[in-house]
Amino acid sequence: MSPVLLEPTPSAAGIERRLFLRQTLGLGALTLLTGCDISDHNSVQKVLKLMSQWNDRAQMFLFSDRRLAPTFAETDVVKDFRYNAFFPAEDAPRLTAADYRLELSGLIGDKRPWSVDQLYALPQESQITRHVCVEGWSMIGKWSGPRLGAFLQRVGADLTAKYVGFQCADGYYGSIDMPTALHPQTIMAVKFADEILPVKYGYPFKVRIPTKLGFKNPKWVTTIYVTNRYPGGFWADRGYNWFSGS
Ligand SMILES: Nc1nc2c(c(=O)[nH]1)N[C@H]1C(S)=C(S)[C@@H](COP(=O)(O)O)O[C@H]1N2
Ligand SMILES: [Mo]
Repeated sequence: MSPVLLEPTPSAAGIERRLFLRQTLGLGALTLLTGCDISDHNSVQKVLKLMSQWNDRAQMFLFSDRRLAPTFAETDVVKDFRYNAFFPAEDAPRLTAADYRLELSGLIGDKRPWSVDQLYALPQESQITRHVCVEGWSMIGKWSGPRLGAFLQRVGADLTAKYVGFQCADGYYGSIDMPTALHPQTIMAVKFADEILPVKYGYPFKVRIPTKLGFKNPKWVTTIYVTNRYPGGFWADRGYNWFSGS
């Protein structure tokens, strides 16, 4: 997948970034050519992993600014939105407001768990953005909910930490860099198309991150934690690029 999801506007800085990226990739390719015996599967895997981590670092350095994802009109919204997860929709976890509590851990001052109603009581943001899945489909949807950044600030998270991680009711897990967590378009989406988020789309909420690929948008989130130790993710640990966004 291309690391550059949203083409930067042509500018001296943009061209410089692209040149730097090309050098980055060139370096990786060089390592691959000179650093190991390609017939040795393990060392190839190691180099590819190193390259991918290097690309994560390069992408974090290059793209973790406050660039906004494109937004669309109400008329562009697809109501019958596509479902995706690593299992069929019938098997989606059925969390209930009565039992649900969002757990907080790691570098967070106030770790008291949150109920669904408490999340609904926070100031809500709406966005009409495009969800892009690596499997080769994309759809425009409308999501609403509190900003993750405002939430993290409110619970006294260490906003200078490197990562925000998520655990989900289906065993899925993921993590993002702090700048992405604090990005104004990163929200805890409790609604889809102005309705309470349906079960299959992640009830009670999905972390909606329009600057990232679909798999970086965890559904049925049960724990949010803040850490300086790289947490990986369900797909990142299976070889997909961790940063996967802009
Ligand atoms: N908990 C959890 N979150 C997940 C997934 C998953 O399998 N489990 N799949 C991801 C992928 S690959 C995509 S494309 C989107 C799909 O979200 P949607 O069903 O709302 O379209 O959810 C993401 N978040
Ligand atoms: Mo996806």
